[in-house]
Amino acid sequence: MLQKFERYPLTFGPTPIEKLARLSAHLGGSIELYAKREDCNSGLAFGGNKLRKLEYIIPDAIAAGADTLVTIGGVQSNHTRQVAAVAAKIGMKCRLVQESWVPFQDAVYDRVGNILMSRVMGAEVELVDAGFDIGIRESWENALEDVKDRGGVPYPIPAGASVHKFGGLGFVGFAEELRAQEAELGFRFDFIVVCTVTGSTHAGMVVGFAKDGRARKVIGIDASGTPDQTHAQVLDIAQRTAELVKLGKSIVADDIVLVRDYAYPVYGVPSEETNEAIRLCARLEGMMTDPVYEGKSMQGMIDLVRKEYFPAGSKVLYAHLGGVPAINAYSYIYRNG
Ligand code: 5PA
Repeated sequence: MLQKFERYPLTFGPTPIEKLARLSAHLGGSIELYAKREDCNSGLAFGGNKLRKLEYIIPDAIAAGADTLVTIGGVQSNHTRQVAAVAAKIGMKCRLVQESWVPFQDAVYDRVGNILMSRVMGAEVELVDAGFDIGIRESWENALEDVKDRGGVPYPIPAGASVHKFGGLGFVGFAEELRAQEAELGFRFDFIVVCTVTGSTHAGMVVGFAKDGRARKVIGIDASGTPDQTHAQVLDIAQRTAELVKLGKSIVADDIVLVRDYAYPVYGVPSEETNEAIRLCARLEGMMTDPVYEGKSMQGMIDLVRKEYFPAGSKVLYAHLGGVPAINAYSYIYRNG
């Protein structure tokens, strides 16, 4: 589906799939849980889901003659850290707008984890006092203008690299990669669990798995806390990506399965149940998840198993999208483990 698109390699190659045997057994053993480790996908500053997307965006930035990647996220954005790493790797400058998306103030919230690494990698970091919104932001547009005013050639990458014309392609590639891995494993996954916020990870998967009839087997766990907007954005990206790759099938609203029950209390703040899921997975599997994204999708997957949402015997694949560096910014919560 992706042959005609240029790809700039930023990842190690196909990501490993690992069985979560102890977590599966702990939850009763009737569902087999696996993880596909997108969190281990690259040597670029701890990797994560944005690198698959950026592999299809960077050729366009180079072709445009840009010298500065400009993007946006929250203070502990994983996306901005990955863009900073890519800019360093390809020899471009990086301008990051980091908004106050999360009403959470650990003493070192704006000094550790993702933002620390972005600064060390040489990105110009601008802190902006504005709340959470996955849409196009004035602060980002101002940053683009500012780079131009200083004589630079900015390349705009929207939040989460999502509403970019090529933003959905990377996770179409995830589906194609998984099909090849399934052929080797000798079985197919019945469900894929993914954390959804700005939408192109989920949207790309929906398009990729629509090819073999599994679009609705992609279970998005909303972590945005604004699920109507996120659902609409996933649908829009999926429809545009389907056209781009010439899927030959249309994507409709019901193809986007978005579970809304686990984003509480708000984006970026973990509930006690999210923290319990983070601890459970860490203690049974040694697999770390973060309080903003993957902890919420882990909580969702565990809860859905307990509620018997997945028929007995199902093989469920958890897409681990990265994000662990942000846990450092929540040190007070985990001070005793
Ligand atoms: C993010 C996003 P989408 O934004 O593609 O829906 O992916 C959600 C997601 N897991 C899931 C992790 C670890 C993520 O980092 N992060 C954003 C960021 O700024 O880091 C785009 C919000």
